[in-house]
Amino acid sequence: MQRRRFLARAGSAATVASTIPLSGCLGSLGTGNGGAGDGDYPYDVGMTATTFRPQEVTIAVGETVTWRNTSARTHTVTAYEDAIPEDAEYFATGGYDDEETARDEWWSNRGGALENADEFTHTFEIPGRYDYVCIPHEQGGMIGAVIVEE
Ligand SMILES: [Cu+2]
Repeated sequence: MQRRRFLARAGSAATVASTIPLSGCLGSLGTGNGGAGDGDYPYDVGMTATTFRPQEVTIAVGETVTWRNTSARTHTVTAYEDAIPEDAEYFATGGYDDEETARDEWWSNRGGALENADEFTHTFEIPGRYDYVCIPHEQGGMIGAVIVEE
């Protein structure tokens, strides 16, 4: 289990949906951290009370990652604006265009909240490393990364 920060930068499909039948589109998810991504789940990254599982996934350019809140707690998926490829599109639950807005919205009215069973997807078009965080559990180390390979 790695606890480093990753560059998370997602494409544009910052939508929270409850029915996204994506499955197995991610090339090499499931890095041994346990949890989602090995093809047996209809999502790529699940969530425990305080962690993303797996914490890091690797995909190919153009692929989509589906996060699903598999816990009873409320989380967010919020890209670190300074930890995504330079030309990459920002992503965050709630569809916010930048990290500051995502944080403000969360702390003011829980904007971007992913409740149990909620899903969020993002398609990655630019190779590189994308680090992201769950805002309410940032201090607890709830961070993750998506590695996008050419
Ligand atoms: Cu969280």
